[in-house]
Amino acid sequence: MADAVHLGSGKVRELYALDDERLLLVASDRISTFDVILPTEIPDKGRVLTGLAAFWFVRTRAITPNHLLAVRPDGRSTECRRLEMLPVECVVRGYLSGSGWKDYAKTGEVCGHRLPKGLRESDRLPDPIFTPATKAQSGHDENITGAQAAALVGAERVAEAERVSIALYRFAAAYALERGIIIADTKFEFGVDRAGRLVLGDEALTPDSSRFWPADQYAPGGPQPSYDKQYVRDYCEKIGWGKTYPGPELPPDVVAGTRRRYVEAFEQLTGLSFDAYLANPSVVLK
Ligand code: Q0Z
Repeated sequence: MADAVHLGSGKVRELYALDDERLLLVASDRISTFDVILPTEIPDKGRVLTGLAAFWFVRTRAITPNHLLAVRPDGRSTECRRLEMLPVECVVRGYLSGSGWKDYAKTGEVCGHRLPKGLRESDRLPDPIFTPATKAQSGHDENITGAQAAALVGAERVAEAERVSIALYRFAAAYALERGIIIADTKFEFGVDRAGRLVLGDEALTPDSSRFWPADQYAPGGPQPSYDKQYVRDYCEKIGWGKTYPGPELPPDVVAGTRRRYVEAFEQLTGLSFDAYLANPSVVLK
């Protein structure tokens, strides 16, 4: 096999070309908070995210085809089909949080969706809403309207991506809630294959591409604790870090607590032991 050619770096992932049709996505153990990558890694975080995404890809195949070809024995690398990615991030929100809450508080709307009056921060929405976004110059995602999304990829393609995104979110949110995790919102990235079919790509339904909240602590009316990153955020607040580069080193107890939360999310959602995944990552594909 020819050597993989490095195509690009995300904040916490690397992307390589294996050949004309296949890519390799490698999830590192890096962690970001308040948009800054911290100097301390969380051991196995990349394996948790890779295993979880693969678990969901297998279980959502009846809803939509996806790019997954294989998970490598290292547990952090995914071989995937090379797609023509759409320049639109397909965000679905089931709860009012983040920029959705900010927009609602200002205007009563989120990305053109008129919402009921009187909703509080973190309230569940009557129905999940599709709130597309684009990567702005700043590197931050910028919410756009359905009309703007249609201008970017075509009205039919947006309608298809919206329908599939909502179906994926409903399926995964219901599944996760039964296992004690609220998926407040999530971001899907789709591509188009050579046959022109819409295909789910990237990493889906992980704590890095979604807001996971512990269901047993859910209390709308304010922000919710993060299932995975709360120890990191609490530590950053405690030491008074200004939330600009560079980020602080994390002490061992914060690293261990955070790793435990990632592993716990994996085990709660998959019903598999994380040790079994480490021994043989293909357990998530069955
Ligand atoms: C994903 C990204 C990463 C940097 C391109 N199946 C696919 N086909 C074509 N392109 C992509 C995929 Cl997943 C693709 N990204 C996001 C991932 C590092 C950027 F690991 N960019």
